[in-house]
Amino acid sequence: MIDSTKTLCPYCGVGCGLEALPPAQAGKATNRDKQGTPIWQVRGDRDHPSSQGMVCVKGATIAESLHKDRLQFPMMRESLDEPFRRVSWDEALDRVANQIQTVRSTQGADAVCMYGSGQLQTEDYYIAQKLIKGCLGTNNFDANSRLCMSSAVSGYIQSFGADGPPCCYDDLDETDCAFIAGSNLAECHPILFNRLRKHHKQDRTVKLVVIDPRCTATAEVADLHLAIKPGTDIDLFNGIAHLLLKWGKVDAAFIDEHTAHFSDLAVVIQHYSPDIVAHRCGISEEDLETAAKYWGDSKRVLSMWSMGLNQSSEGTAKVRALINLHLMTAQIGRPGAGPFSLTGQPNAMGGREAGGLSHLLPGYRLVNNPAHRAEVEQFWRLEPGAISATPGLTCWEMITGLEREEVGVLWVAATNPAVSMPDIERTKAALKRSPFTVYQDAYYPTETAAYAHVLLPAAQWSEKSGVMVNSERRVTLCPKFRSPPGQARADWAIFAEVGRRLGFTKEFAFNNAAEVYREFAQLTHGRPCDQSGISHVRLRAEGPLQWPLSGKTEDMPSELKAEGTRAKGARIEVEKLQEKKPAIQPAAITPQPSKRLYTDLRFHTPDGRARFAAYHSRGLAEPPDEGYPYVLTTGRLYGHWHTMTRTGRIEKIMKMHPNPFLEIHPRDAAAIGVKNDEWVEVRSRRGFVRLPVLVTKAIAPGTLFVPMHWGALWASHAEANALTHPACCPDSKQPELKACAVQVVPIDSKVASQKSELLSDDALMPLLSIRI
Ligand SMILES: Nc1nc2c(c(=O)[nH]1)N[C@H]1C(S)=C(S)[C@@H](COP(=O)(O)OP(=O)(O)OC[C@H]3O[C@@H](n4cnc5c(=O)[nH]c(N)nc54)[C@H](O)[C@@H]3O)O[C@H]1N2
Ligand SMILES: Nc1nc2c(c(=O)[nH]1)N[C@H]1C(S)=C(S)[C@@H](COP(=O)(O)OP(=O)(O)OC[C@H]3O[C@@H](n4cnc5c(=O)[nH]c(N)nc54)[C@H](O)[C@@H]3O)O[C@H]1N2
Ligand code: SF4
Ligand SMILES: [Mo]
Repeated sequence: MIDSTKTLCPYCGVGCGLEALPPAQAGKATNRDKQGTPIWQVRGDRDHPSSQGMVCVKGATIAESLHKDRLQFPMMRESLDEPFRRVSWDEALDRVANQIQTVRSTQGADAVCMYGSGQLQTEDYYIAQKLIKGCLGTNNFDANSRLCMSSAVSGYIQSFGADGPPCCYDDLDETDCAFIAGSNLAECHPILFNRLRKHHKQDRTVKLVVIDPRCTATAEVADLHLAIKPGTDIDLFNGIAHLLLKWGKVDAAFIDEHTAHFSDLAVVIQHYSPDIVAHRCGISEEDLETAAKYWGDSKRVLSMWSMGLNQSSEGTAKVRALINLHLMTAQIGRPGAGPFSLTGQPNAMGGREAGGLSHLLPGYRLVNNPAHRAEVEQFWRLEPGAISATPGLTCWEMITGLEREEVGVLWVAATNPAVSMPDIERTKAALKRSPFTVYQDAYYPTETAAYAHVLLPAAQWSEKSGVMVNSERRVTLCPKFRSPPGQARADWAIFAEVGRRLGFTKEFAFNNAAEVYREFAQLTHGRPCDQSGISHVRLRAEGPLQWPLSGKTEDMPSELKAEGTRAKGARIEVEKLQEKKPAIQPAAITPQPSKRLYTDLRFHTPDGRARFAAYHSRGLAEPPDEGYPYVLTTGRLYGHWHTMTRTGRIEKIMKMHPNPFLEIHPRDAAAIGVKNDEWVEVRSRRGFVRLPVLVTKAIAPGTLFVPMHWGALWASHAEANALTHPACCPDSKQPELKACAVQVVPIDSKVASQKSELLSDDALMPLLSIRI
């Protein structure tokens, strides 16, 4: 029998089930990589309900990255111009705890900031919230979801009264009409794309509409591709709403019984006649009408969106303008229908549930809601008022806080901001000024390590146990099946240990991740994201489970005692844990177990009605002008994952996408005077990149595209974020990473020295040198 482990792919939010097999199996040769290192084999888990055995190239090659260039030991230095020296965990953790203590007493708790990511597991997120928001009393925990899902979160909260995608993946097989807006499903959520595509091919009456300024691999298979000008989504959605109303394709009974504020929308959409909308969006009136007709004539409309809507200075308004269409036509709470935000990262969903943004608290609670704060304080057995009433800093506000010298400790975990934040030169300059930065990552080097005073080695997926939650609210246990390299530790265990060193011994008396999840799950009891019926034991026994799944706060099974890391000096008896019954009041809503939300058409607002939003379009924060005549957009490629910490170390993927490039329309290339593979310098008001051009009709004239993946370690002057700006949505505070104004000039290819393998960048490497 093969001793395999069932787990989840740790890349994208599709959350495909994986099965990992050890390098050596009875009767077979040991599986090794090209360098001869034994590596685990990974294949799709046929039993996983979300993916049914399918995986894409990223999931299939994950094992090849796990052992390469890992950060193995804690490292420290006094200042950024010194080399790192290896230190013990005790020394590193004491330094972190002392620095937090000093900054708290001199500058106050709000000078302490933590920046995490959707690649942390729920247990990591939960312990970080308890430490930062509960024990330290500052809400300065933000995650890279601010750059990713924040607009979807605020859109859902404002329209439905709570966060949480209402749909499930079965809807992809059951819809009559799929609207994919600002999402390159084929490259970024490939297994969902395959599923939808299969349905689309089998039933030719099913319509597929793609709204994207680029003709992506997703748009290529659409029945209708609306290549709108970047930033004109609200015009388009209001234009469709205008036509649906004009044609009487609205569900008046649904609007009347289950929604509020329709009349406000009706006033606004009067201004969006087809001629105006077609002109603003840069599409034909005919295509606009076809889109509205598909929507109006279909019984089951499913919309799916991701960064093309979220990463915008009007991200929340874009999301809500799309949700409006569902509310007008009662396309929600039924199979094959609903507004489905596709999550980017493997556990951005779990992060939202655990309260992992600076305005949130665990269990879909809000910092600015006094009742929510009181519930969490009671549950954590803190003094009333211990949780601050002020929302914390967003990740970009942490950068500007560094500029103003208001940040005393910056603790970054599982994200690489020196590549992924907007306006990267400004970000780097601020990071350079940080008095004390802790960087907790699995790999070394990474670009952000250059700005750290302390490096903490994190155990990653496969080396620690914890849960991740995918876009369809499905919770999967990712068990530990390999040992972490060197002295790397689980993120939650590192946060808990610092908590104990700060004197919060009983708050962090966890023996293992199962206990952490159990406490978190109890705190969701009675909340919209109720997972109090889920535990590690149950996930192990029954496989992945979807929330809401309410349960009584059961006693801890004895088998949990044995598992995982043991809290040093803080071991407490299981009996004592059981005594600490949570003092939590179930909220008014008792969620029903269901694979879809809102099937009863009651929303989480006080009156149970969903809210229409009446927004006019405002357009781009930095529109093109004479000096900077092109709109640059940024995004992803099929094989690479974000800042390439893993995929840059996988040969097959590097062969697939060896170099960064600039996509440009033939008309623009001719105007600039460049041919395919020739080099250009792209300049914005903030910085420049040097890239070879890929001349293609897949992009609209006037729009350019750069992949976001290449940071300073992987190519020189190719960072998309050298060009982007931090202007953000006023509600979600999500920056407009999808559009900025640029100019393009041809350059001699000799000027542009570029390598595809890890660079020994002259400026970066001294900062990264290590003394062991
Ligand atoms: N291969 C791969 N897959 C990934 C990731 C990865 O790094 N690599 N990352 C994961 C993560 S964290 C995320 S957030 C998702 C992102 O998934 P997606 O959002 O699908 O990916 P992006 O390429 O960032 O952007 C999607 C599309 O938005 C379009 N767009 C730009 N501006 C506009 C606009 O104004 N309106 C509209 N309608 N569209 C616009 C772009 O042309 C682009 O094709 O992918 C996840 N999956
Ligand atoms: N221009 C532009 N910029 C963008 C975007 C865009 O579309 N355009 N997209 C934005 C979006 S949506 C996102 S999500 C961000 C992504 O940006 P980042 O979060 O910066 O990207 P990653 O490369 O995924 O970084 C994750 C880091 O976590 C480490 N890691 C992996 N597992 C673990 C673990 O278990 N523990 C710890 N401690 N570390 C771990 C990895 O080694 C890696 O360094 O980029 C944003 N920036
Ligand atoms: S689609 Fe996403 S979750 Fe599935 S294998 Fe690919 S990267 Fe992993
Ligand atoms: Mo993301």
